Amino acid sequence: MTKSHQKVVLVGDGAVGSAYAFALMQQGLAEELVVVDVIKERTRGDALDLEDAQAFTAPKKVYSGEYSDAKDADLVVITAGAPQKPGETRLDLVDKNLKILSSIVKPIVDSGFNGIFLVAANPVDILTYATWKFSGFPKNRVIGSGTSLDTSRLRVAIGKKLNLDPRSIDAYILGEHGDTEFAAYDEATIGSKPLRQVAKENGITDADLDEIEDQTMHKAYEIINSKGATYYGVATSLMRITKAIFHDENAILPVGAALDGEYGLDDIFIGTPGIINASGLAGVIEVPLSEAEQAKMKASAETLKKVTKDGLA
Ligand code: 6V0
Repeated sequence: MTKSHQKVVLVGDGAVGSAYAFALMQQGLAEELVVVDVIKERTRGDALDLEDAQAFTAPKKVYSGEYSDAKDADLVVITAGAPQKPGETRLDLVDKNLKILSSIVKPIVDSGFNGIFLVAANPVDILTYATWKFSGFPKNRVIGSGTSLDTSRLRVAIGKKLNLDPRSIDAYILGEHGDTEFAAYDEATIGSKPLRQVAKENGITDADLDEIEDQTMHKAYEIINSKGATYYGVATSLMRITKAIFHDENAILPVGAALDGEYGLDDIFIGTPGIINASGLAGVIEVPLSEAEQAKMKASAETLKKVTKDGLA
């Protein structure tokens, strides 16, 4: 059963946050949207601007608010934090954004919030893990955007190459949302056919697939270098996860999920397919990785574990 009145508190009304808010309005998701940011003038203006979409979408209560508004919220989405500057990696943001995150999660939990956290601020796998630690919430109620955007980028790139709808491509980017992520090509399929076979039949070599993986991994840098930030893609990923929660879909989506022995890993949040419903993360789908991919997953996890060990000790 889905609730009749669903409430989102969005923390961080920058490029990603405001694009997410707009996506929620367009999709008619959530009856109440509270926008929180340290820059109050911006949230006030954005709420006024966003409410103008109602007459042509669906009625929604949209306002600039406070952490205390999370008390009866169903979902808190965290997009607050410094973004990458040209030349910076996501992991370079860890110290700055952990400080910001701890100043957000505590007052939200103190408000009595008892819903689901959805985290997108970078480095997202570390900040999702930290949200879980700072909140003391059960792991299923803390979800990261993980490799959601990256998976979308991969599907779009393969779709272009094969002239197919990206939604028909069952391929995932797994691991860290960052420089150690990888395309799990060995298990990827298109219409039940192995992706590598479909690629070969279409004259696409393994080297071409490696190039697509590389371009996918570096697309954020390309966008940041040209327009300063990336936001439409991630905002849509967040909207899709929100929809799966609010419609209790049991959808399998790429997310940043807590692992409990899957891939031989635990005490970590990392990009993997997960089952998303009204309870949050209802399960992790452990992709049966080839040996080479298992090694990549392990290396990616080690990179993240080193940061959580140093940064959250
Ligand atoms: P932005 O446009 O600078 O917006 C960040 C917002 O956070 C600003 O409005 C700040 O005022 C606000 N903020 C800062 N501190 C606080 C605080 N303590 N409380 C409330 N609000 C605060 O950045 P942008 O929107 O481009 O990026 C936001 C975050 O998303 C960054 O960490 C990005 O790296 C990350 N991204 C994550 C992606 C993903 O796939 N997970 C993709 C793109 C960006």
